[in-house]
Amino acid sequence: MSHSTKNLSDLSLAIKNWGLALGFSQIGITDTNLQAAESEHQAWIEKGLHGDMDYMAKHGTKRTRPHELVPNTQRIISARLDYLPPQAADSDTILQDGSKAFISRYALGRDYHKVMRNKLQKLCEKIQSELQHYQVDGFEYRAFTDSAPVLEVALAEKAGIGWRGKHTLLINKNHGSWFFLGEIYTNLALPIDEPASNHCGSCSKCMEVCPTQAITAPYEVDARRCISYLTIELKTSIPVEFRPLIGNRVYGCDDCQLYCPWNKFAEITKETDFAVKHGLDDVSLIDCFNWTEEEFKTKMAGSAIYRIGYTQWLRNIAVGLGNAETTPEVINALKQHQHHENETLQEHVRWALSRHTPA
Ligand code: B12
Repeated sequence: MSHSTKNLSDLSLAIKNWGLALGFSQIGITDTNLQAAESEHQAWIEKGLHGDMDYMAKHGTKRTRPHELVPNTQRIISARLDYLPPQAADSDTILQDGSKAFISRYALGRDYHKVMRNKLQKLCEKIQSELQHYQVDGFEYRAFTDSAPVLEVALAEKAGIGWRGKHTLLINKNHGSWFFLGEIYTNLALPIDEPASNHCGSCSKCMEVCPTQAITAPYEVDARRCISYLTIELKTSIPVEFRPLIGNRVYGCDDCQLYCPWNKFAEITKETDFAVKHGLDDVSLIDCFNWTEEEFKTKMAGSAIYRIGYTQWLRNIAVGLGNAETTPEVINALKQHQHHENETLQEHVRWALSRHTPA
């Protein structure tokens, strides 16, 4: 059925307010036209920059044509949720202390997939329950956060949440880039927002500071070089050339955001679920390496880190220990896992030990 423009425009304002009341940092609305992004996305896949992330290549045009993923989709409600946790140890201090494990800021608390999905679902239910007051009916929706072939950054950019930085992440002029994105695909023809304009200018700090030079051109990340990919997505052996460059980053990497000038405007999240758990902002590599599988599973339950599994966690820490200062404690810790049944882990431990053995 057709709805009046006034009703839809009142409803869109209400949706934004309900979103904020649910704890979202911002809500924007856009249409489904991703034509401009489609060829760029395709080119990225064709160059093989997605590495082993087969899921990035396998959905054809579903990612760039929202109605192919969810028929009848007319609009996308894009949601921003800030995640910088309160009272976290200073990132620079941890990165410079080779005995510590650096974990990306986004993974210090509860898994964002759960938090986002929960809030998006609540927003959908709220919309559904209030529709009658706007003389609108027939609300169809699907909510996503990094869980389906959705071009989240391009959609959020169109919805006015921010502009795409040279590191390819979205930046908001007043709030920086430390946020997650999530979406609601809907059949309602809500009024759309204006995209934000780009303010990177001549700055290319993110490209300069990337430890592995993974930002191969402005707006292009070669995932195969990105520490986030190497420590989280890559299930096999980390190429030896990157291991020394990884330093003590054991889960993801924040450098392109840490040194982005716009992040001086970032605010601490109000989401209590993102508060640091188990002191993960300031843990020693050796302590993490000594966790048993049971400890890993208990401590990491509900965290995004749980999804990489115990052996990949150890693999990453082995690299960190290989880059640490040579001490008897580091060598002893490494030796504990040198005969681990997992061949990939064994090989990383051997590499790490070789870094502490004079030639
Ligand atoms: C695959 C993926 C990765 C891969 C590849 C990253 C990448 N840049 O593509 C890896 C594992 C490396 C990764 C790492 C990270 N990720 Co990630 N990732 C994704 C995922 C699932 C898909 C992204 C995608 O489509 N990539 C494909 C490429 C082609 O897309 P793109 O780089 O955006 O490409 C566009 C530009 O190149 C542009 N373009 C090309 N040429 C030009 C030229 C000009 C002039 C312009 C303006 C644009 C332009 O067109 C392309 C198409 O739109 C999204 C969630 C989702 N479903 O969207 C999260 C997502 C992008 N990741 C996110 C995060 C937080 C991270 C990390 C910060 C995590 C960490 N701390 O370790 C790092 C950051 C690394 C980085 N600089 O990208 C957030 C980003 C939030 C934000 N503020 O933007 C997202 C949105 C997840 C979420 N739901 O919140 N990620």
